Amino acid sequence: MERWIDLRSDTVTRPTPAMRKAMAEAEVGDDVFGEDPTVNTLQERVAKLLGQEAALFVPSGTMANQLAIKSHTQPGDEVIIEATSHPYNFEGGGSAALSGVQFFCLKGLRGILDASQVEEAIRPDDHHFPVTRLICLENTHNRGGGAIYPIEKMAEIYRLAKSKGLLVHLDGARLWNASVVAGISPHEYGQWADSVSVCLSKGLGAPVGSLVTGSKIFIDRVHRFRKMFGGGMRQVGIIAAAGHYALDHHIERLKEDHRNAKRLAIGLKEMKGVSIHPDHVETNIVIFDVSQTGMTASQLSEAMKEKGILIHAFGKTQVRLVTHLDVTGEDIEMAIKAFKKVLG
Ligand code: TLP
Repeated sequence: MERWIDLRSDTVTRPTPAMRKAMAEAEVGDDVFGEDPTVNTLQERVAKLLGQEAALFVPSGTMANQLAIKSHTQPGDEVIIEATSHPYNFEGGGSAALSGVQFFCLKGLRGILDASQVEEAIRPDDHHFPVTRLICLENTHNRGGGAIYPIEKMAEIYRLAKSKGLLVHLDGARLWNASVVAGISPHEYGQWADSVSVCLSKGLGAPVGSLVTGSKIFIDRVHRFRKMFGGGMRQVGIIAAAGHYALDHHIERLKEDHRNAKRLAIGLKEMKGVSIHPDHVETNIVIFDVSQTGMTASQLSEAMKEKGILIHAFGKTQVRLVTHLDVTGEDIEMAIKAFKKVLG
């Protein structure tokens, strides 16, 4: 195949020539000594963007979440989280293995929880129970189809957390997407969490890199555990430079990905047996069900692959498509045509 149209994830993007140039020209130093100027400015920049005191650059979104959970908790603590969230489902059981915490999972509406649900899950002060310590939220919500957390709901949950002496971590791997759609700055979202993880390697198109933000004391703890987890990197300004470039050039253009996702959803809605709600497509993720098409998700994925289009089978009957920097409006039209042919 000459060129795949890769809709499996927004993690598949390749750095643009201009991004590569910025990487090649980056000023670097040994970041384990805190001497990489490009990393230092990126950390300061992202902390400021999120309205938090400090930030730390880490290799992945998974490490960012795991470090935050580790730094907020003690073994045996309980973490309230949505049942389809990333840390619970897609981080290899890391929180149990690395932090010794257990999750109290709640089912949200496309990943979004209400403060009242969270309140009910908080354990009473009784020695029989684990200690509820942390609440984790995800914005946008991946498995929820890129759903945006309404900021009022985040604020309500945060206020509840504070009234009960609990902490809130926000997995903001795709917070940039939420921000451009809702017209709410990352800074405004950031005020409703004690810590935030953000990714540069999803919609923003950097090859690697995430950051954890929070108070200075918290980030100092995260730093210690980053060393312990083997996440201290050396002349990593080469990668941080891609992050700076992405923040400069790739945020506003996310709107294009969102338009493409909506177009895909509307196209798919016309197809026999496909169950999808285009109204639910708020950002760059499209999830649909194929149980009425006579095909399983992996059969559809195989058939689409033959047409040069890569899609992600999420379980037996669900498919996920993600739009990003490396798919154009034309690619989307081609994908819709291919779906039409395959689904009949
Ligand atoms: N998500 C990946 C897969 O792991 C599912 C994807 O293709 O969407 N938080 C959220 C909300 C995420 O979607 C992801 C990646 C992460 C954290 C982890 O980031 P990485 O892959 O950098 O460890």
